[in-house]
Amino acid sequence: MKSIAVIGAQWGDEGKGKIVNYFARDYHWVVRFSGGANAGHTIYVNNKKYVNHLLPSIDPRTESLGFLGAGMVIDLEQLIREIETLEYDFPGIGSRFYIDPEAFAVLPWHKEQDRLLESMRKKPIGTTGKGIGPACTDKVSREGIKLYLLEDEPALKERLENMYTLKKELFGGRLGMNPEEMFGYLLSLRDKLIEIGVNFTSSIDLSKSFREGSVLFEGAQGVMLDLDFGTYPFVTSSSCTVHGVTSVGFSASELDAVFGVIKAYTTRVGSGVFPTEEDSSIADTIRERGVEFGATTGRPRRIGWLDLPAIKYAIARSAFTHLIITKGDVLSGLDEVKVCVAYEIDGKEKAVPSTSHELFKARPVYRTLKGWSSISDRAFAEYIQLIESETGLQVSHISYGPGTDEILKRS
Ligand code: 2SA
Ligand code: MG
Repeated sequence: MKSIAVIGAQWGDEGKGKIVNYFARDYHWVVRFSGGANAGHTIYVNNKKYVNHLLPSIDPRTESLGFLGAGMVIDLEQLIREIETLEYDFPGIGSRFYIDPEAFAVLPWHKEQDRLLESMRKKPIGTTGKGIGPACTDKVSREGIKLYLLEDEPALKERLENMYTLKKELFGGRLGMNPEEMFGYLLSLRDKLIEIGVNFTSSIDLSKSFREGSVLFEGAQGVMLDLDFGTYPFVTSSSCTVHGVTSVGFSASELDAVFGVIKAYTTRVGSGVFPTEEDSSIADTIRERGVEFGATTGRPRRIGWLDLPAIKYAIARSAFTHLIITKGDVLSGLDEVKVCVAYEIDGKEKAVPSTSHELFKARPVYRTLKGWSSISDRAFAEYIQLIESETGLQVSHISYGPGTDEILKRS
């Protein structure tokens, strides 16, 4: 398949990094098209663990290239840190990354603003503190700093001053650096990126290479955290569905497959509705066994049962063609597992919520299934069958451990 996308079908942390890593060796381009350093994609190369927040999860041992698309908000300091970590083991890898100059920068002001806003909110969102919301807000309100400004110093200077004038009105002196300092800070990061060999190239100029080669689109977070269709306002500020590929000049209908990644249970980090959340000791067992702690912030993730209505909603919002299931092994040894097969909303049963708002009113209707002692048991096969018959999609791959090769392709 020449072009595919790997998208989270729940609230993020479905194991996308591992799945992308599995596919990546066969793709010329690995493309991030949304989000920023709030993502945490864990990959293993030669048994060593790397956590990518901004970098596309290319396989460093191949010739493949990474692209950071215009839909991203990019913290340049973090980007340099990640490239330097990889450079240590794979010298010269920096020149295999391309960034669209139309993407926006996340500035230290945004990170400060993120923390301040969270502390002022009556009901905090539980953001990652990476400045994503404020950077996207500035983008939408037309104050943002596009990366092409790094090559136009007078324009950059002016834009920073304009931005700061507004920010100072709103936040006083609480955001740290003044515009002069921010200007110097950005130029030194730009010079460092150039030194590392990173390329600033627009998706227009790469269109031919994308289409003649092969492209793997790497989603960030999950559909239920999508700005438009997730459980608003407890969402991130960018597109988490496949449709975000438009920011790279692709249409979802051009793709040969869209893989929705689901975990065998559900997790969520941060605040917001979570219909199948468990607070019993089973949740603690699953959290420990599944190492369910945020890859970016280390926060313990909330745990719940598989939620089929939410997955069906994600399928409708993100046009998946296949599902991939991860971490079925984490549930091994439980006597019983529960699966939410419908929601009760205002006294009526519903198989798929029509709006994200309905999740806030939903009471899960569970079916209890026999547990499995290993994923080769019949009971696990029945679990998969239930998912396939309820969603109408094939589960094309089963991941059964953190290693890139611990994945079973089903025919
Ligand atoms: P933000 O920082 O503005 O994007 O936060 C808004 C909400 O989106 C959630 N969010 C995430 N949820 C799961 N995984 C994410 N990535 C990291 C990881 C998170 C971490 O891989 O574990 O380490 O904590 C991610 N990024 C954003 C966030 O929790 C808010 O609910
Ligand atoms: Mg994650």
